[in-house]
Amino acid sequence: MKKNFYVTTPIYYVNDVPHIGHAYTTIAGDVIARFKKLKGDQVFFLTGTDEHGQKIERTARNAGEEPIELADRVVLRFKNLWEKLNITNNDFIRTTEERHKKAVEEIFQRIEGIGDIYLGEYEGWYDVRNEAFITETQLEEYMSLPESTRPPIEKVKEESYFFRLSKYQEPLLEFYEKNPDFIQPSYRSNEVTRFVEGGLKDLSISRTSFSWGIPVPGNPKHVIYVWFDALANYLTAAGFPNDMERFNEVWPADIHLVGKDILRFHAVYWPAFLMSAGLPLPRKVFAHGWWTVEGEKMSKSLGNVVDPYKVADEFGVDVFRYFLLREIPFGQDGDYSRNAIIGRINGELANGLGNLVSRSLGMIEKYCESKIPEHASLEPSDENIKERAIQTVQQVEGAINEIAFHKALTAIWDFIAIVNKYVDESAPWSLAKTGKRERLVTVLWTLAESLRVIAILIYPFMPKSAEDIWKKIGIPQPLESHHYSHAKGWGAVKSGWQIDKGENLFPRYQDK
Ligand code: ME8
Repeated sequence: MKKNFYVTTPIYYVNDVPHIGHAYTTIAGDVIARFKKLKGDQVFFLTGTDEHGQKIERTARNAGEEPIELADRVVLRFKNLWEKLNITNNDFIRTTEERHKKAVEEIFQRIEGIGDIYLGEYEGWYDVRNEAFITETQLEEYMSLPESTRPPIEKVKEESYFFRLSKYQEPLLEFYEKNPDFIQPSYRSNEVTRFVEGGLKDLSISRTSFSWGIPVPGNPKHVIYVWFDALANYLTAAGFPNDMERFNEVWPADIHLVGKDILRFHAVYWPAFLMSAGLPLPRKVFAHGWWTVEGEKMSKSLGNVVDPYKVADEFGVDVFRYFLLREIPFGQDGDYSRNAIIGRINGELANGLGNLVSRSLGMIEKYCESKIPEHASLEPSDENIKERAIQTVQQVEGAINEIAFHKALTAIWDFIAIVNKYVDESAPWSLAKTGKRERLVTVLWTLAESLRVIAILIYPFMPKSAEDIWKKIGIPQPLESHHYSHAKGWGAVKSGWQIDKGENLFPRYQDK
């Protein structure tokens, strides 16, 4: 039976204009989803939009429209982006959907039912941009930030429902201890543990000073705090509470991918809500790092927000996907710049992979009438390529399972370099000249076989390029119908397949 695998990205604030930070989390999710599908798992990959809360209500009012009108108008910015970037999400959840309202009400009532919600008064600060309550300890931290980088905060005093978060301090610490891989990377896990050890205060989970949200069941003067509402999206999409049969198959999530800025919500509040509601906890929360642009924080006021539509149009979707996951180890912060992208295109993509594909197929075209040849007996140099290919397949699998995308890509490109070197050393053009036909066809066959393996390996990262290579080699069935393990089965390319060299995959980029 197929194993279920549930991967999520955050649901993005619907009024945000998508930037590379959003694209980053979603592309990472897509790599995992595509990889797991190739491995034969039944994948459920979720993304969507977060549509309630004070920030969206204000933006809508300022534009003279109803919040739902705003949401309906702008949600396509995200939906269309995912289509453009070749994202294979199975569902797109909007928190304004009826199915979600039901799920939020249900989980609120379950938590209330066991006595973990009480009515009180919240007096303190609120950060509208991040929809976050600021505690006294955080206030100090916050005031120490340079003024230009501080989101504006407002004093709030209102009746509020509270969640007994304090009750879950010990259970959470115990859970982290028993599940050391729950929060990753491990340095983030330490940060979260220290935060929880520092003491947890009960959390305000409703607001009364605005109305754009899901009303508290039985007390519609209150709307449910937007983070309580948003986190529950992961349950809604899995079928909670309408289709518990499906829910029990899909839940718990195998991995929540998030940015480091929202790790606390996912690794502290979210498991506490679930513990209280008596539901299983997600298996892993992975927090990635933060992108700056040409060394600066990306912000609307600086006018340096990088538009993923434009990057994809200028450089190509696969180049963008490759760049984001290759440039920085997943988990750490990194910097985006045009020069860095161009460097990767001209180096690893044009000279590395692009060159290998075009020279290999060019020679099959020239010396074998565009047909994959039959090989003769393999020599040590050919066997070496086979062994390195099998090793690479294993390394890539290990790296993706560790969520270390850059390691996977490095391993693939090391293999590409080895194969390029093999071409130089075996010099098929000299073999042709000197009439060593058996050697020539064996080298060319080995190259075609290497390209097949490379196509499978790059598929989760660069699906379009992988399929292009696949078609160029003339493999009859679509790549997606293959299993990842086929990458290890050396010897699958068949003599007689018609190749089609076509255009260069990655032409060198010349900046105007
Ligand atoms: O936080 N670099 O949504 P959001 C890397 N609605 N990642 C970045 C980034 C940057 N410069 N800027 C943003 C929310 N991100 C909530 C989530 S989930 C139940 C609710 C990432 O639209 C950020 O880290 O503000 C986060 O993972 C994602 O974009 C969502 O941003």
